[in-house]
Amino acid sequence: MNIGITVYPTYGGSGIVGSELGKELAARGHTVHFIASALPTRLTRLSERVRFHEVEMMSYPLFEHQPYTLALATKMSEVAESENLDLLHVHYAIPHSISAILARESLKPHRRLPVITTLHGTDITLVGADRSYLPITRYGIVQSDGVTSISHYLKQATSETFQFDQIEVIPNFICGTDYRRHDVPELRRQLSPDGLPLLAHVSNFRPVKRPVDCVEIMARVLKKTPARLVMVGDGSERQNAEHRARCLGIHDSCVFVGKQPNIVDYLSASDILLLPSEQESFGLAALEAMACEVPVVASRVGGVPEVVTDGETGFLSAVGDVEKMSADAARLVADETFRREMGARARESALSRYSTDLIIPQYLNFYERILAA
Ligand code: GMT
Repeated sequence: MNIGITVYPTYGGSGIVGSELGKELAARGHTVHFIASALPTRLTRLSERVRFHEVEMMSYPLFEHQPYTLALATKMSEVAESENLDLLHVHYAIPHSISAILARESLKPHRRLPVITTLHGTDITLVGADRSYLPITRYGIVQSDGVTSISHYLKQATSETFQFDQIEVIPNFICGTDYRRHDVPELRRQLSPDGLPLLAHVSNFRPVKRPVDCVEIMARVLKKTPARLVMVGDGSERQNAEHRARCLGIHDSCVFVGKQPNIVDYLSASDILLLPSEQESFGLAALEAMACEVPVVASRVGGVPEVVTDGETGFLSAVGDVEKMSADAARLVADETFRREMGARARESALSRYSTDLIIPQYLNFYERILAA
């Protein structure tokens, strides 16, 4: 197949999922054309089967903001013609599904271009649900030829907000070969020079991720048992989290390393992942940690309970319940055997349900059904 994929290139889990999907499809013999405003960060290597088409946006004094939606639609339409695309698969409904529908309509009647939209999270729960975007988001979803969501929770949320439930749940996936715990002695020494158990948080530090809660949890853990915390990523809440760590007098036990390309190394150096998010339609960070044998202490929110089994592969608590989260984390810190057993179960659970070999064929099967319709 010749598949067009659109993602947000530099920010967020939907871009990671769309990019990894493209690479997996290419590895299975398909040709994937990424159509995006910049080279997606996960696309480190382009090839005959993985191509990139940059959306160019003309600026003009009348435009206060550049019309990304229209420029993207134009590029989609051009690439569909020039590369003979079989379908367009867009990740994150806003505005990607609208651009794809415009492109599809512009090519009628001489070319068919089915549009598949994958819903990821705040495109439904936050941005899409806002009155300023709701009607047009609903239009984009309803007019798509096929819609998938990355969790059952998100399918349900879409049904409630948009009264639309023709949605195939195809969960996020993980490659067990790329995501595998390995020895990183140098990094481990850097992050925990005294060899103490290492807690980790990995996110884009948006308010919805509640990174300040990680610092609160750490302060409570330290009252019971020594440990260290590594905060990986960057975003608007990083300053607040660092400030809180200083206020609580635990800054020396926390290291903020900013954005890192080698997440598997950081997870391999870590013992527990903290994911205290306010909203999480899936929790890709949890899945990545689990594949690296890292148990997850998370909030019981959105799709997270589909990924993390409370008491088996991690612990779940109400959003903001830093007391309970710190008690769970402290228990894992204090008992290495318990932690390792839970980590091993986490990997087994991740790969038995979400490995690429299970999930990528589900996408291919869905494409084939849409093309045959
Ligand atoms: O919905 C968002 O906030 C953006 C999106 C993204 O691009 O990061 O995140 C969502 O998609 C991820 C990949 O499918 C999921 O793992 C995240 O749980 C989800 N984020 C939220 O629901 C907050």
